[in-house]
Amino acid sequence: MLIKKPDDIKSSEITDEKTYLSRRTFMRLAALAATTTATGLVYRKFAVRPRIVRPSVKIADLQKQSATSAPSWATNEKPTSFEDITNYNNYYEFSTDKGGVAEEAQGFVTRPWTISVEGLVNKPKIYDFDEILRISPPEERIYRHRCVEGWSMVIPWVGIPLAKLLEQTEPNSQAKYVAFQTLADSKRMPNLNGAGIPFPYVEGLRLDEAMNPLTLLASGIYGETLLPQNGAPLRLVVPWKYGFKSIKSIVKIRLTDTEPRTTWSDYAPDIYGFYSNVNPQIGYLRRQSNERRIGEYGMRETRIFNGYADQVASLYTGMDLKKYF
Ligand SMILES: Nc1nc2c(c(=O)[nH]1)N[C@H]1C(S)=C(S)[C@@H](COP(=O)(O)O)O[C@H]1N2
Ligand SMILES: [Mo]
Repeated sequence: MLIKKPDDIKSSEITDEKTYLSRRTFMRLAALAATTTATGLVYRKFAVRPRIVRPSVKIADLQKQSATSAPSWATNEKPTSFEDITNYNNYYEFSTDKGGVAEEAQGFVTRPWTISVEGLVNKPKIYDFDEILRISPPEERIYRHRCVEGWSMVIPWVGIPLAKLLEQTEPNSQAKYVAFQTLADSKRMPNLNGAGIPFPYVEGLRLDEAMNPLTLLASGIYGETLLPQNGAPLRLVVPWKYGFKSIKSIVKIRLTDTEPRTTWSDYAPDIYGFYSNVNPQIGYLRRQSNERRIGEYGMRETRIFNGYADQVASLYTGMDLKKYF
C-alpha cells in the first residue's frame, strides 16, 4: 500500500504532506514505508521472477458478459493477462512485496472454508463456501481495478452479486453498514507480524453500497477458481473504490448500525477514508489523477468512481466528497 521509501520522498513532498497529515499519521507512514519496498523496484523484480501457472480449476456454467446485451457497466478494454493478475498482488498477510505474494501464498489451503453472516440480520448463518456459490449462478464481470498506489488492471472476475447473499440473510431495519473480515491465521499466513499493520484485515461498506448490483463476491478469475494470491476462496470486489476496499479471503460478514472500522483508515485516517471512492481530484500522499495500466506503457487518466459514475454516483448525492473521502 505504501508507496515510497522515506529516501524516495522528495523534501518538497514531505513539506506538503506535513501540512495536511497529522504528525501521528506521518510517523506511521514513514515507519511502514521503511518496511515496504518501493513500487518501481518490486516491478523490476516481478518482471524476471518465475510465474505461477494455473493450478486453478474451470468454473462450470459460467454466465459470460455478452457483447450483444451488454450491461451499462460492461467494458471492452483489454483484460490484463492472467500472469500479471496472479503475480502482481497486494496481500500483506503473505508479503508486502507484490512480486512475492504468489509464491508465499502458493500452499494456502482454502477448503474447508466457512463464512459467518451475522449481526443485524433475521437469518444469521455460517455458510460453507460451496453453499454461497449455489445462491446464484456464477457471472463473469470484467471490471477495472484501481489501486491507490497508482496502478490499474482490467480483471475478468467470476462471482455473484453480494446482494444475493445479503438478501438471503435478511438485514433488519437497523442494519446500515456491512463489515467484512479476512482470515488471520499465523500458521497459514507467514507475514502477520511483518506487515506493519494489525490483522485481521477489516473493511466495510454502507448497506446501499453493498447492495449495489456492481458489488461482487468473487470466487474466480478468467473462468477459473481464484488462486490464493487473489483472495481465495472468496473476496469482495468494489470496482469504483480503491483496491484496498476489495478485501480478500473473507471469513466474516457482519451487519451493523454504525460505520465499521477499516484497516487502512484506522492506520492513516487523514489519507484512507471509509469511502475511498476513486477520485482523480483528491490526492492524498500521491496525485491520483492518473494511473499506470499493468502490461501497458505510459499513463492514463484516472476517472471519477473509476469510470462507474453512471452506476454509483447517485449513492453519494448531496455528500461532500472532499469531506467523505
Ligand atoms: N486481506 C487483504 N485484502 C486485501 C489486501 C490485503 O493486503 N489483505 N490488499 C488490498 C489491495 S491494496 C489491493 S490493490 C487488492 C489487490 O488485489 P489483487 O492482488 O487480487 O489484484 O486487494 C486488497 N485486499
Ligand atoms: Mo491497493
